[in-house]
Amino acid sequence: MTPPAQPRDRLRVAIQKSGRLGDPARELLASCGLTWRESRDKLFCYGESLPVDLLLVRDDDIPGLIADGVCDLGIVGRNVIVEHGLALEAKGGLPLVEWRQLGWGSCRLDVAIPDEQEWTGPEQLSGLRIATSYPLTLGRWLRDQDVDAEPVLLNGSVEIAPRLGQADAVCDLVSSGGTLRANQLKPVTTILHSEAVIAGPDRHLEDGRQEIADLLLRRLDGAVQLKEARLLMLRADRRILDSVLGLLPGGHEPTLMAVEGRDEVAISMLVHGPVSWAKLEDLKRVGAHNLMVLPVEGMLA
Ligand code: PRT
Ligand code: ZN
Repeated sequence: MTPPAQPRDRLRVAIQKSGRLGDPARELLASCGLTWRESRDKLFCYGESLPVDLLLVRDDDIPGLIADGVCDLGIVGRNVIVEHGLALEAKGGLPLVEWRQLGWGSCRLDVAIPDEQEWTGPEQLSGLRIATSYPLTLGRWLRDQDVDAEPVLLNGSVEIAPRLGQADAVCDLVSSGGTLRANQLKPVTTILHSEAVIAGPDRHLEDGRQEIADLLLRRLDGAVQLKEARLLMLRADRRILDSVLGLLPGGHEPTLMAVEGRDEVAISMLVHGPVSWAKLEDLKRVGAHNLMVLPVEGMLA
């Protein structure tokens, strides 16, 4: 008889060990107040400030680790999650879902053809070989377009495949477009817009791990808002209060406090995004004073 699985009461998050998403993922988690002790082989980080451990892996392994329950959540590109989801679906498994979109690591999965060719539309790809590391995502798109083309799986250097005669077109991730240009290819259509996401199973976690995940996600939402947040502070005589309030930038409701011994009000207000000099000058012009814009270091709604 197999012994019952040990309850796991620490959250395990998979992130990329190196590569484009590794550092920003760590920075994001650090901005949520997480601190770690790293294992000697640098593959595991034991969470000290919260029961949240990190597993440092290749990005392609992240969906499988979550699907197998080895990790609870992962920070990975949507492109990886979608491709893995299609593989799982084909086997009757449940695809992972995006618990959060992170707004960085953005790129597109584009079809590109040699520079010298005209682009007339997807039907032009009929009968062609298209080199890609995302054969299932490409295959789904081709089916949606009702185009019969052959995805050719390559796990690296996709962009040189046409020159080597391995393919007629490519389907690859693009951010600046420089790699395609350097290989005399031009993007002709986008089949997926990607960014870094927090991926997880489409269900609640067990053994108290959902509570830890909720706490982490709350902090994360706060951290994302914090990046943009500013506190605007000023003072105004009561007689000009209406004009000052009318000029305040959009954001949260301002807090008004009476100033002891004066016919004045101190106003503070959380603003999303920078407050321009022009806005401060407008407020000053109608009589506001002691204007200050401060960065926000922590926030809980
Ligand atoms: O070692 P490991 O397997 O973990 O890393 P990896 O080499 O597979 O992935 P990595 O670090 O290159 O990318 C991780 C994730 O970053 C991807 O899955 C995407 O979600 C995201 N991302 C964002 C990109 C790019 N932008 C990107 N430009 N991933 C790859 N590229 C490559 C692209 O494949 C092409 O070779 O960069 C080249 C194109 O870039 P431009 O700027 O010339 O258009
Ligand atoms: Zn990879």
